[in-house]
Amino acid sequence: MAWAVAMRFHVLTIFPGMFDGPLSESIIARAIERGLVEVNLHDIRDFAKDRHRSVDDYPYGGGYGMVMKPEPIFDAVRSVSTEASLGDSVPVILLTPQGTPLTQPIAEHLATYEDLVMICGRYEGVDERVRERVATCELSIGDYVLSGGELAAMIVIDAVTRLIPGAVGSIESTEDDSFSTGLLQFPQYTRPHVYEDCEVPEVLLSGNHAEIERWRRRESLRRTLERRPELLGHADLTEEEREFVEALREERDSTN
Ligand code: 9WO
Repeated sequence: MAWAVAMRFHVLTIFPGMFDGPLSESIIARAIERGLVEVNLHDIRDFAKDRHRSVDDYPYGGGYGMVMKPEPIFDAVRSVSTEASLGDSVPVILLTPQGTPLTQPIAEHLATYEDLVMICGRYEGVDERVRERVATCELSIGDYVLSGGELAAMIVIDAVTRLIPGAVGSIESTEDDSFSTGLLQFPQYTRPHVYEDCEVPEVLLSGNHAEIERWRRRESLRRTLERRPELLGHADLTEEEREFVEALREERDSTN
């Protein structure tokens, strides 16, 4: 049986050099070193047809800016598919502000694939036929415009890589993160016990792990209610926790 990496990212971009920094540091670098993930960068310009290696052209209908041509992107995806002998079930993700917003459950779903193809657009857009015929889904990392899809692709690589078993120190450390519980993270403290008059909550020094767990869970709920109340609708809460949130709401509503 041939040994294979857990996951391979295939990234199509005209700026492969942008990925050097993020791929050479910290968790992603270590996952690559350990053979858990592979990031294969493909320069879309290598698939251009003309001697100027053009990957963009004027928009039909006129208007400002340039649009990425379809042929180099179609050919780049085809070359990745044959080179990596990928089946039809491999996601081909286009990173755009028009895509489905990336969430932790989506990152978890993406982590179940062995191969992911990502297309990074540039200029004012990508020819619509890439969306229709090549991309199987479109992902957005947030409601803002970037200069291109590369930084968004790096964020997908980061969010997915840390879910691969062995990439982060231990499974437990990803389970406590913001969003893995559907809630915002509880406050964290380290030494010293007192810093500039500001003390670490006593419960954390108590050694009572059940009390600490309860405190953390409640702080997560408090913070989520204050900052991102819409997340509470999806979170999986016990009856006691629902009552706690209700009490916080009433307290807030009566003091305002
Ligand atoms: C440019 C533009 C100009 C005027 C009005 C709307 C506009 N949209 C865009 C645009 O989407 N440009 C894109 C630049 C073309 C494709 C790659 N680019 C990109 C991807 N910018 N931002 C992203 C992105 C990707 C994922 N999540 C958030 C943003």
